[in-house]
Amino acid sequence: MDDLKAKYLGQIAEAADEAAIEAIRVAAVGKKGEIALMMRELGKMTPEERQTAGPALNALKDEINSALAAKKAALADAALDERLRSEWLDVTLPVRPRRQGTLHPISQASEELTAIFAEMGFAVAEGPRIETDWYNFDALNIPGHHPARAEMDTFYMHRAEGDNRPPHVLRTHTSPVQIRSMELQGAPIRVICPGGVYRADYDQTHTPMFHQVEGLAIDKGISMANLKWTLEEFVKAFFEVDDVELRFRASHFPFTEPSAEVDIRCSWEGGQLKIGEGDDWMEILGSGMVHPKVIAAGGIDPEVYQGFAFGIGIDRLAMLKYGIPDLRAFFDSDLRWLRHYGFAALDMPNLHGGLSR
Ligand code: 2NL
Repeated sequence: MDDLKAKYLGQIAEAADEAAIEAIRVAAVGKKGEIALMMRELGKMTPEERQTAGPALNALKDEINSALAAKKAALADAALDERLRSEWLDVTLPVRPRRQGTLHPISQASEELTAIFAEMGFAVAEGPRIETDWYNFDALNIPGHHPARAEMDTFYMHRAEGDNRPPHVLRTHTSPVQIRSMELQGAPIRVICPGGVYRADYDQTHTPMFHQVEGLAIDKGISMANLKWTLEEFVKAFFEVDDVELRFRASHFPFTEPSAEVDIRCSWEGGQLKIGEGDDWMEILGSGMVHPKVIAAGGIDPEVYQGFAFGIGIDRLAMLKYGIPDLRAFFDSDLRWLRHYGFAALDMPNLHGGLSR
């Protein structure tokens, strides 16, 4: 019986996992295990032999059972220790700095100017970038022979042979959105139409895709005085100056009559632009009274209603406001470029009290 005890306690000590423990339990103290077999032998013994062998077998059985239980607990402890070691996390480590995305300066300028015009009662309208030549040209009184319509300036969509739809172009301005707004809403109407436009032009100061905001106000008795006030309010709010002088220069656009290009008073001292003071003038937009033919093209009676309209390049507005000297910065996907030019919105405070980098 001492051999038996040594054998099983030795096996238990060696057992590496729960399966091994279970195998030992079945072999030693299971229903058909070695101790059960020996219990069956008790019947063949004399009463005296039985009196010592019986309790001894029971004691051995108890001892093996508690050794099994102790080993099982020890294995479970070891497994937990191992898990704690391998899954340990230092929750006191500082977070890794993360670079955050920010609004593109053109988007930011768009949002700012939209908010300014919204305060003056202008709704925002958007429309397709692929337009028919009617919405992009004819409705705007731009005749077929007009230079803006020449293939060199306008991107025409490819047309398969036998396609009888009207020619489609990438819109060259957002005016078609205003024609669509007039058709949908009628008069009176006040809308601005910001968005991307396309012209086949690429050099230091032109990119084939750029951004424009056009504005349109149509009502009874609208005059150039309304246009001038609206633009003055816009320029003051956008450039954050108390006062600004605008200069209207006679010009020509097919869709307005009369037409005016608008300059703002400014100074360039030591390469620093100041708006609203100085002896220089800087052109910022084109405008005029909407041509009666264009009002009619929008489905509104030009005998009853008149209106003003204007068009501004958003890319250049953003460059002027944020001091970005080169158009190419807008098309460089690495925002550190823009930060280099001090575009402040890129240095936004983050939740951890620092600046995004
Ligand atoms: C420019 C010129 C301008 C307009 C755009 C317009 C739109 C309609 C009717 C009449 Cl639906 N006019 N838009 C008017 C004058 C000038 O833009 O040089 N922009 C940078």
